[in-house]
Amino acid sequence: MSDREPIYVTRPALPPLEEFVPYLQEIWDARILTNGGPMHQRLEAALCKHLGVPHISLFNNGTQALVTALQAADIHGEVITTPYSFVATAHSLLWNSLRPVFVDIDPVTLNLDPARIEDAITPDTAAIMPVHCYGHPCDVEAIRAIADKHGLKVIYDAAHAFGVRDDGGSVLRHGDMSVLSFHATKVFSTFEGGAIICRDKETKQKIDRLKNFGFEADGSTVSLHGTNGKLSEIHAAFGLMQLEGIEASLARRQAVDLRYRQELAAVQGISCVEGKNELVANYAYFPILVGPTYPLSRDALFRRLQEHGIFTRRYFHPLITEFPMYRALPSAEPANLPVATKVASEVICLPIYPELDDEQVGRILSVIKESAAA
Ligand code: T4K
Repeated sequence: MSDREPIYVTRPALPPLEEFVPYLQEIWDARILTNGGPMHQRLEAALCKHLGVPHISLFNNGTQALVTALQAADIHGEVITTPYSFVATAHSLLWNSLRPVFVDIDPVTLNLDPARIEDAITPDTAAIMPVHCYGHPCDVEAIRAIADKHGLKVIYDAAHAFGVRDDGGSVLRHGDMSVLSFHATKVFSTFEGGAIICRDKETKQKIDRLKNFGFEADGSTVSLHGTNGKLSEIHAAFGLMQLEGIEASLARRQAVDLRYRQELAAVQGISCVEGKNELVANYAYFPILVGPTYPLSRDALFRRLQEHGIFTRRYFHPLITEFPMYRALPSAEPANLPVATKVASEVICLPIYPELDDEQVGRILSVIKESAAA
């Protein structure tokens, strides 16, 4: 085991503590701690502007936002989704008593493969829940065409896609709704947090009621079976502070991404995953695939990196379909998901975060290159 400082797959970007004190002072002065207070309102406005979206509703985490988006869209029956994601994607369906139907992924983008969606549609299909995996946009036009043809709703799990843009603007504008995560491990974080982006004011009002127990604006009538999905003032304040440093964070992520790509290009058996639909990327993750021509297996490389104090993650292994609550579904059969099954056995996400310095990137690359030469 290395005696040098450990390197993790990600680290939150934290400005000096003193910079948070004025925000805390404002909260202390106002004595409003939650329930849509001033910080919450400021963060909603700031994020609409920053992301270029019309409506946003903040949540206490991305999972609760996914659950609420499905509820707000009034979806019942089956939902087509990807097995290659964090388990929260499918769990949000079960929380709404919806039946997940898993469809394989595209071998390049690692997102839901539109060419396979129509075969999975039945009379019970109500919606599609694609994931912009690693922040790489899905084939949104193909998904829109299928959804329109079959009268399906589309809820994007955009947990990784903060700030990502395609040639028409924010990728979050696609579908009926998009859901973000602001977890500590994300590009933009509020410690825990999340958000729903929607298209119109009426939907936002419904979402805002659903995240506040179903209360009407009058504060006493309960008209919906809602939950407590509210983001506190302290979390919202942290988000406002983080937003100030977001461009610098992204610039550093981009530099790390570029160096990995340049130096790994010549390493046989290692391929870097690339998005193909983004104009502006967010460099949220750096997934590589460890193929059969690399001397070590994926798991052996994962362990080798660990021995050098480098703690990567195998996002997304195991597939969601391998977990006990999903594995008996017919669509969870590995034979139905050959691409996802292969990718899950080869993927490693390398460390990428703003404070990762050049020496640390060099250490990571050395382990991969030296193992390749062994
Ligand atoms: N949909 C998708 C596609 C998602 O990826 C996620 C979440 C969701 C929905 C649900 O959103 P949330 O409800 O979480 O808002 C992490 C996160 O817990 C999870 O948010 C995330 N996806 C998933 C991809 O990754 P773990 O189990 O890998 O996290 P953990 O605690 O092992 O952290 C990874 C590394 O990050 C650690 O080795 C060290 C570092 N770290 C972590 C934390 C929490 C820090 O340096 N500081 C920290 O505070 O799941």
